Amino acid sequence: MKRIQNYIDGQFVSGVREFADINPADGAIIAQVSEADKAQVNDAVQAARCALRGEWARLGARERAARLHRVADAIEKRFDCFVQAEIADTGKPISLASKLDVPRAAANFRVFADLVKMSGLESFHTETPNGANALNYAIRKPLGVVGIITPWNLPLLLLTWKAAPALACGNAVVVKPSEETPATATLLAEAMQEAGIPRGVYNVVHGFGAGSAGEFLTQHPEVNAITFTGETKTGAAIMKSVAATVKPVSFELGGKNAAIIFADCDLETTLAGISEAVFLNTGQVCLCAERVYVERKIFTVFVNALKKKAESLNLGWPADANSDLGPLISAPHREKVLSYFHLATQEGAKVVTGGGIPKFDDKRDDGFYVQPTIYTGLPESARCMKEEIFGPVCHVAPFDSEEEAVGMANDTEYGLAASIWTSDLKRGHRVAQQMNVGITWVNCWFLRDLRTPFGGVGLSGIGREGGVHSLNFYSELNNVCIKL
Ligand code: NAD
Ligand code: 6OD
Repeated sequence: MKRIQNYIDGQFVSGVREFADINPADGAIIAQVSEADKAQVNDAVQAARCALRGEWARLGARERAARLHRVADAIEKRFDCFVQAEIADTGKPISLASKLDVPRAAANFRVFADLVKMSGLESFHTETPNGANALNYAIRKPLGVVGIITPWNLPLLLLTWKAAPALACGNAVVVKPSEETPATATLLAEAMQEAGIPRGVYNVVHGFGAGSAGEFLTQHPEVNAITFTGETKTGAAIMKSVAATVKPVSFELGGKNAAIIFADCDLETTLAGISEAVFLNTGQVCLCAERVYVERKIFTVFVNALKKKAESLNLGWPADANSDLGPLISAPHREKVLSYFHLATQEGAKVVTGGGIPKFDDKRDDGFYVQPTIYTGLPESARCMKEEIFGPVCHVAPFDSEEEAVGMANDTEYGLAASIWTSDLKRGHRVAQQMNVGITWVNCWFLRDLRTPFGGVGLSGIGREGGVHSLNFYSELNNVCIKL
């Protein structure tokens, strides 16, 4: 049986206990994972602290950037290993892992390596009333030890999205990947070693949340900041946990994202885009659209076309190049998604397609697949319209005016992402600017430029990462004022 270990101070180490890593496509155990106990989490934090006093601290931004490019090279060299590990852990199709997750991991290192070399900071020539002059300039310093806690939906992409800028800024990190998807975090340690990242700079502790490695990390007094991606209620628990030591947090949390489709949209492009926005990664992307609002004139045509798309998706084996969708991540998550399917019908939804478990007559029946699902007919007040489901499901509702569409889209406590589909770019700008979210796409979805701000409002998060926003979170600014 494959074993996945912690990585502490440059060494792969076993934990005191093990837990099973399950392949969601067929329910088989693929590895045993070492769970780090409190002492090992402390070892990882101490290793990180020690690394901050060593070679890593003496490297300039240029050399750190060079090493991060080497990490990207090492990821690309192991491309197939990363893809295989990611599809086994998540069940996502190989096409998705090869086009999105693994290339993005390498890109995360390259972009933040370049950015940290290029970015400047403000300086001011200050005049005082008595005629004295002063020069103010700010310098960046690392925060120290950054705790990184990540979810299971895009494990490597989201881990590197945080680890890359944290390392670029000169921090040392302790990563706690999701217990559902531990493999690529440990594999990344091999890339770190090959790239010459000094021991203790990148550490991995495996385990769970409360009462396990996740909580041990957030509570640790010598961890200087926590960056977290995951569920909103976990974010709330982490906030409580870090309160005693007043750690800065960056939170990328859940969403209940809306798509607004106007009758003047390019129907074919919009259908392709919405099909991705609803079903990509089996709907397990925080940015996925679970609420789709369609101008009444094209409502019936659109619903029928989306139904056809949903029914044409191939729920395949992850390793099959023709698979469009994989399973959900786990049996409990499938229970949760199915409970919403049940609730939707209780709340008065009409099932357009799906709503159940597909039948394969092979080992996939032991996995955690669900049918791509579309509903109509729910009132805006229904729980299924308010709560994040995180599966391959959307509700489609008609609207008659732009104002009504904006009102419905914004009627949520979340505020992560929105998409607007129209050929009228003036309207695209106008509507986009009214969205209470962190990210609005017009005529596209999940089109990323890593220099742009990324994050959510309301229950969707705290802060922004991306580009200089990441550099600002992962560093402390020291303003120096010199009297001239
Ligand atoms: P989760 O919150 O259950 O778990 C995320 C991580 O937090 C895991 O590593 C888990 O072990 C850890 N954790 C759980 N409880 C903890 C605690 N008390 N203390 C410290 N760590 C703890 O999330 P998930 O189910 O893995 O991921 C799905 C969720 O993530 C969805 O809500 C989705 O919207 C959200 N998400 C958001 C974004 C974004 O960018 N906004 C991106 C991806 C996923
Ligand atoms: O693309 C990104 O940088 C990012 N953080 C994506 C998050 C996706 C959520 O599941």
